[in-house]
This record gives sequence, structure tokens and C-alpha cells, in this order.
Amino acid sequence: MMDTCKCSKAEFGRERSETLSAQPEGKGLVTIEHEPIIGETPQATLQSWLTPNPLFYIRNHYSIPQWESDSEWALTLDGHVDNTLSFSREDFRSFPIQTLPITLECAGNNRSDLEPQVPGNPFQNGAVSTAIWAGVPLRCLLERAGIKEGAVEVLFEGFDAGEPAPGEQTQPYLRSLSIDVAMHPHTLLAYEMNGEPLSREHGYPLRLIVPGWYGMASVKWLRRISVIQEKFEGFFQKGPLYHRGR
Ligand SMILES: Nc1nc2c(c(=O)[nH]1)N[C@H]1C(S)=C(S)[C@@H](COP(=O)(O)O)O[C@H]1N2
Ligand SMILES: [Mo]
Repeated sequence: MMDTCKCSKAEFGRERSETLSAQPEGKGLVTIEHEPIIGETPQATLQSWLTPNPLFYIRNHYSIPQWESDSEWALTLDGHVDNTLSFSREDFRSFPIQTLPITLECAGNNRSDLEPQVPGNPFQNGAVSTAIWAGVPLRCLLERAGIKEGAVEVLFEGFDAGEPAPGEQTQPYLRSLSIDVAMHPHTLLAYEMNGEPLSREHGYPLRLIVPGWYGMASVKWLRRISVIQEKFEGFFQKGPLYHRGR
């Protein structure tokens, strides 16, 4: 077992508070868009390293997903693995907890400064924030499922879905990582942000956190993780708009 599996037990069962911890309006985030919610961190807040949860920037492509009841939430791990697995929120208690300070930055940060101007959310310099994230190293789940020979990438699917651009097919938010990045001990399935359960805006109940990569790699509202045998080339990975970084 790797080092990161020697920490204390996870507390994934903790309930989130019903109030949204971050709303662009009235709570200090600078609103870029109302639906889906997009907001950036005020410049003054960026003077400190850590961003308080209500001021952490939000970048959503679709409406925040809803599901019937939290007890129905489950994460599927399937594809090119020895054992297909399904995890409930309680199952996460059996995994180690890893806590790390990690910065997320949207690839579109500072877009409004570009000359000539380009299409996309007109972010100033606040599409970047830092939190102390807690969760389970993704590697622990992948090791339990057993990655088969010939695996190339790991694909992550969010519960949110829609038309990513006019005329495109309705699809979920999907992004992949190489096996190496997926197995890095700091790549987390996070359920806590600055000591609080994840809020709905930031991916409750479980999101990916990939240190050192633009925010778009850190898929929120995870529902499915699939080990795949080819490179993923979907809209949010290779799409005609997306390769410029959203
Ligand atoms: N499921 C899902 N995950 C997502 C997104 C999304 O729209 N849906 N947006 C991505 C992008 S582009 C960024 S920059 C980060 C933003 O994370 P935050 O809103 O928690 O700051 O989430 C990423 N993960
Ligand atoms: Mo982003």
C-alpha cells in the first residue's frame, strides 16, 4: 500500500448544510453569468493564499445537477478493470483521507485582458482560488478495482448535462486523465473544502481535484469513472471550442 493510504478514516458521510455556501449575488463573488452560475473571486480576496468557500470562483457549463435523494447517490467505477465497483457515500469511510492545499485556475482566467478580444467568459483575474481539499486518493479506488493491461486513460463523468454549444448533442461533462496522472497520490476524490462538506456549486457530494492542471480537469458531481483503452476525444477534451481553454 502506498503512503497516502496510512491516514485516518474518511468522513464522507457528513451532511452538507442546506444553504448554498457560495452565490454570485450578494455574497461577494463577481457575477459573470447567472444560469449556469459563473462567478469570479474579488481581487482583494486574492491577497491571501486561501480563498474562503463563499468567495471561491465558480465555473459551470450546465445547471447544477439535482437528484432525487442523497441516499441514491452512487459512484460507478467500470471499464477496463478486473472488478466493476459501485460506491455509496458510506463506502468512502473505509478509505484513507488525504488533505492538501490546492489551487484551481480556470483556463479562461484573465481572458478579458487579451488583445484582440476572444469569445468566452470575460474573466478578469479572479478565476483562480485556493482551498484545503480533503478526500480519498483516486488511486486507492483504482487499485481496489484493478486496472487491466492495455488501459490508456481514465474517464470522469459528472451528473450535469446539456448542450455544450448550439447544435451540439446533449451530453454530460466528461474529461479524461492519463493513467499516470490518475494514479498520482495527490489526485483526489474530494468531499471537503476548507473543512466543510463540498457545497453544491463546487461539486457535492464528490469531485475530482487534479493538482497542477487547469480547473477543467477537476470534474464536479462525479457519477462514473471508467478506465478506457483509447484516448478520449469528446467535446470538453478536444472540441473545436474547448481546445482553446474555457
Ligand atoms: N461536472 C463539471 N465539472 C466541472 C465543470 C463543469 O461545468 N461540470 N467545470 C470545470 C471548469 S472549466 C473549472 S475551471 C472548474 C471550476 O471549479 P469550481 O467551480 O469549483 O471553481 O470545474 C471544472 N469541473
Ligand atoms: Mo475552466
